[in-house]
Amino acid sequence: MGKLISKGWRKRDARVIMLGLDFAGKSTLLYKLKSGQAVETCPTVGFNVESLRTPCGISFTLWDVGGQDSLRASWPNYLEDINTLIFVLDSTDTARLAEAMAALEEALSHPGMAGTPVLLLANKQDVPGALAPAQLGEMLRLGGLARHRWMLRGCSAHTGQGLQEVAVLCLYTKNYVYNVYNYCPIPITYVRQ
Ligand SMILES: Nc1nc2c(ncn2[C@@H]2O[C@H](COP(=O)(O)OP(=O)(O)OP(=O)(O)O)[C@@H](O)[C@H]2O)c(=O)[nH]1
Ligand SMILES: [Mg+2]
Repeated sequence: MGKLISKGWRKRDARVIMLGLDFAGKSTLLYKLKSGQAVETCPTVGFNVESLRTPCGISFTLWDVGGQDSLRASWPNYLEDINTLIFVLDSTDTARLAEAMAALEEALSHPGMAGTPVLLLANKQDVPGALAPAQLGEMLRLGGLARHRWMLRGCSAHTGQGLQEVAVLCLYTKNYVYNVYNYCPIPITYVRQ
């Protein structure tokens, strides 16, 4: 196994699922990572998916799943055989924070999530008055997250602030073999495959 790792062999691209309430900014994030542009989005019905690759050759497939209330029942369908869960929070929407936490808990309770690392993105940090990641972190320490490796990062899908750190997920996946020596430290630019 060590030999395979050192040769950079991997089973397949990492499969990364992005969940979060509607309006959290998931699709904006996806397209910012893909194109570098802040594009106009409409509410996602179903999912969007893009293959992304870091310049140092680490590929992953990023699935952006619609977060409207009526669509959340379909989330478990996406949670089989995944390497990382990204959960996007709208840091400006304090009124729906409890709802977001409950949705996260529900996702974490899925059997396919056992051992899966979680990357929490506190999005919309460009908006004045947005909750800082540290404030959100205090509220997150309890519950199902305690059973997972997780990290929390602030970001803005509009400005791109903090998105380079999403590169960390390449080192933060379950059942994914890659050449650690090829890892490019941030900053990193994503390119479309
Ligand atoms: N100011 C600011 N606005 C953002 C940011 N990210 C997303 N938005 C805005 O938030 C709104 C919702 O963004 P979407 O990306 O469509 O949200 P979503 O999470 O994909 O929503 P669903 O598809 O319904 O689940 C849009 O008006 C975006 O322009 C951000 O970082 N800063
Ligand atoms: Mg969307």
